Amino acid sequence: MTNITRRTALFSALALAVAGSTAAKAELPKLAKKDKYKVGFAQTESNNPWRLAQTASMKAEAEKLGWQLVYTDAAGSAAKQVADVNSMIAQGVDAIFLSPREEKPLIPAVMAAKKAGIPLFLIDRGVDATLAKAGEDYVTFIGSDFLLEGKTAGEALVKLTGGKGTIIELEGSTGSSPANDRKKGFDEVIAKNPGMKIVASQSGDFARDKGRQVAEALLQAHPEANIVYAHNDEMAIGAIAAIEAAGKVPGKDITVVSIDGEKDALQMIIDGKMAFTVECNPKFGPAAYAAAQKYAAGETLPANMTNTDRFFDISNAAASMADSY
Ligand code: GYE
Repeated sequence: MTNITRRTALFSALALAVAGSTAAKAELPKLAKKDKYKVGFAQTESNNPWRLAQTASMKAEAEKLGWQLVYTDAAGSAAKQVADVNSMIAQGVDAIFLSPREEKPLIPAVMAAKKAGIPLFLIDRGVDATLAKAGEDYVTFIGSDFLLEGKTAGEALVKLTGGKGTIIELEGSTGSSPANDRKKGFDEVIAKNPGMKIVASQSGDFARDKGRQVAEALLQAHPEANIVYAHNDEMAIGAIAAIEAAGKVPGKDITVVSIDGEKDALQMIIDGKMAFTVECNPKFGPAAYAAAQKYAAGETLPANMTNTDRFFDISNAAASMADSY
């Protein structure tokens, strides 16, 4: 090797090393301080009151602040949601708020925003923590603690039944963070109670009619079941219809419990058909945009910005109707 070739080889090795380390450590995009922003909100679907309340909150708060909002609805398709985020990037938004339908398929959207230099905030649902990290790939996650919600539902159910019962579980959308964690938190509590058993657990995709259909089949297959735990109110309400269609009385023959706190569920509690629902608040607008403003001001946000949720049963369902959705 001549001196020159040796030097060239050294330079290219050095260049590679530098490129490699910048790629690994590429920084979280910053948000410039501005009075008004143009932001994107990528909604996952609009098939239930929870989603509609979330969208209304994001729109109302943007309007209040005088921000421009680019809104998309993925209609239940993770692939469309990735395309929606890419179109927001192409439209040059300042920041993106994403409610990822599923934990893994939305990783490319998170990474595309980072690559384009646009800070992205996860709201309501999370992504796979081994594939994307808060503070590195996206700014923060704002939402409920789904593990705690499942655990709270399990513990309240144990208290209500004295630790006895045969359970049908209706899971949320497969691969979504609330479905994964509401199952984990609940199942862990039930596993510690020898008098309780989960005889079936199947996805109803967080949807009322799918929940009704799945509950109908599972109630037929497990006539001994006397509890339905649904990962959201919509599926619980579907299950109540299935229980009634099977000639049984919800609230008497079969105890129904769930998560969310939508108006129809509070009414079911008042009517004695549902025992309780663990709150999961959909009104993200104020918290989401406040987080963006703090981030622009140079604050380091925590990895998780967790909502504090309530618990609804017969003691407070009627009083909680007014601010429900
Ligand atoms: O419980 C459900 C909605 O992601 C936390 O998704 C949210 C859940 C909520 O469709 O009703």
